[in-house]
Amino acid sequence: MDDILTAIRTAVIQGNAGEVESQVKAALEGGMAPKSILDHALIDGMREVGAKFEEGEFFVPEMLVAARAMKGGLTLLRPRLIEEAVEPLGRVVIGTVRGDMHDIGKNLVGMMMEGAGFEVKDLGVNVAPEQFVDAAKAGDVDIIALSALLTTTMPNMADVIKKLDDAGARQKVKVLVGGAPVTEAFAQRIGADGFAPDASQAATLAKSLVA
Ligand code: B1M
Repeated sequence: MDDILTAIRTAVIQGNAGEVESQVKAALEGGMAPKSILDHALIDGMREVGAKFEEGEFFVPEMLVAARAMKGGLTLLRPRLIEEAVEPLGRVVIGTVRGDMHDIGKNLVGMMMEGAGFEVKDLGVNVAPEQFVDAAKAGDVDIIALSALLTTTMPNMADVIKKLDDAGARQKVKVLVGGAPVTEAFAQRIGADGFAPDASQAATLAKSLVA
């Protein structure tokens, strides 16, 4: 049984979507617990991908193919995880802030968070602050994750936090910010709960924020 978990984990790291899919199917047919496949193969594989990215061994393309391979496996597991009521690590609502159409980094962050065990709702790009506020007010959200790639749209992150505050929803959620022009100092200045410079560290930080 461990062999199949190793095979899935390796296929995730290699970004081999076909292999992930066939091995996950085989594992399920063999009676393996979906939670075990999730924790010990998919999430563990993505953790290794994140480590390789942080060490400079992997770059964005390798991360993207690995994340897509992992997502394929997750799609097969999802109905079974729901059936067995396996709780996600937490719930994240992610989006690129108003005025900003860049989504490659945001998608990667979402995928890494999913890979870390979070349930991720992606609001897309050019997201109005009110949409984040509505998501926070609706409840069942632990983290609001904001991405910005333009210096001109960075202030819209502060706007989201202010509107969360105005709506009395700021205390309900943690706000995590990132994107190429965003810095730790900026994050602190606008009152965010955290900043991460890349997708892998965003997933690690998200885990510590809900711990
Ligand atoms: Co745009 N663009 N762009 N662009 N674009 C930049 C960002 C720019 C730096 C290029 C440049 O001038 N050198 C510049 C911004 C300058 C500035 O503000 N200082 C710029 C500009 C000016 C523009 C336009 C205004 C150009 C124009 O029309 N005159 C326009 C704006 C459109 C708009 O948004 N309203 C525009 C348009 C576009 C395209 C549509 C053509 C395309 C976007 C396609 C898409 O996303 N679907 C595009 C692209 C591709 C880029 C560059 C070349 C690449 C961005 C990217 O995807 N990087 C970019 C130049 C560059 O960065 N070298 C540029 C790869 C991605 C994996 O990295 O997004 O940084 P990144 O994400 C990283 C981290 O930042 C972090 O993790 C990710 C992965 O590790 N991260 C987070 C991201 N979000 C996070 C959230 C977190 C935590 C970490 O927590 C929640």
